[in-house]
Amino acid sequence: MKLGTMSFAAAACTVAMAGSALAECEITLRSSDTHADGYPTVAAVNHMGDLVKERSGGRICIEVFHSAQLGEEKDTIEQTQFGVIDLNRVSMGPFNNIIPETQVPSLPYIFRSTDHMHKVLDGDVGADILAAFSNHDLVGLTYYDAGSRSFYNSQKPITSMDDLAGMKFRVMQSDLFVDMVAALGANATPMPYGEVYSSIQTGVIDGAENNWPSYESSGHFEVAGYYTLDQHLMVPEVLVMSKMSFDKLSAEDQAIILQAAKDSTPVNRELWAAREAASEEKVRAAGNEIITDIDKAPFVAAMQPVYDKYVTDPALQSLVARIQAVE
Ligand code: BDP
Repeated sequence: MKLGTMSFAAAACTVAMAGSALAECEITLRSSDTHADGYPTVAAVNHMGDLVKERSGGRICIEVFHSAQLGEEKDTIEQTQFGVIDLNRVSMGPFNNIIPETQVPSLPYIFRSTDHMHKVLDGDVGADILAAFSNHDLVGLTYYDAGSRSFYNSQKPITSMDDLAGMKFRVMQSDLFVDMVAALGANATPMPYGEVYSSIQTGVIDGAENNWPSYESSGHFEVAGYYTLDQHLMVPEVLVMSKMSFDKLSAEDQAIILQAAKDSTPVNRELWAAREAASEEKVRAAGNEIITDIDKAPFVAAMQPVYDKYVTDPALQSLVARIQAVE
């Protein structure tokens, strides 16, 4: 693999149309996303691309490869570290095993509300977690919303923690989530997102856990009819850039990228809220059984061993304390 040749795929530099105010793309950054076109994360990176193009006078373009065209998240993360993929919009989850700081916002019930999460991510804790990516050949650019994740399954309505006993759920590829499911008395199978639908359909697993838009857009709601809103996780999405690709840019272009990424977050949040409502409506209209009346207290209490196991390093302990201190 020739590193760096695929990123910055020098776009065919045909002579700019006479009279055109904008130059042709000199630099094309390839961006990965597991979700389909139109999903709030994909739309946000497209919006960032528009801003970058405009602010660079047409020199820098972003091409979003949606629907996992460049691969599943764990693999695309490695390719981004190697500079084969320039930008990557991923859940924090698949970073947990390589970047310890990402475990903190991935802890169950760490955020009290969407508002609390936004305040944390928009403040210095959010900035410190993004900065941690730089030790891993990546540049953390910004956060996007991902709502809260709850369990869904094909077998039965789960109305209390006891109902989870012995059931098998897919989780993202992170040890933290394996331990989280075990602490609830169920079994976890880490696997790529793209394998979940058929694994539920064929009974390899009983279900998975995700937010409304993913439950809907992935079609998982078609094969897992019971959705229990225990809201155990609020794992933010993150947009990262390959450090290799970033370092090739001039300081001025780096500033354009950083600012455009930040500016895409409010757009994402607005689209997210609308999509959450639309996805819920679609799933309810399909006749799925939604369990909203659930006592979360036992779920929260059951998570203590997960905190005990993962929050041992003083640096992570301090991040947890700082998050809890945000009003
Ligand atoms: C979705 C995230 C996506 C993850 C997926 C998963 O947006 O990045 O790949 O969950 O569960 O909510 O793997």
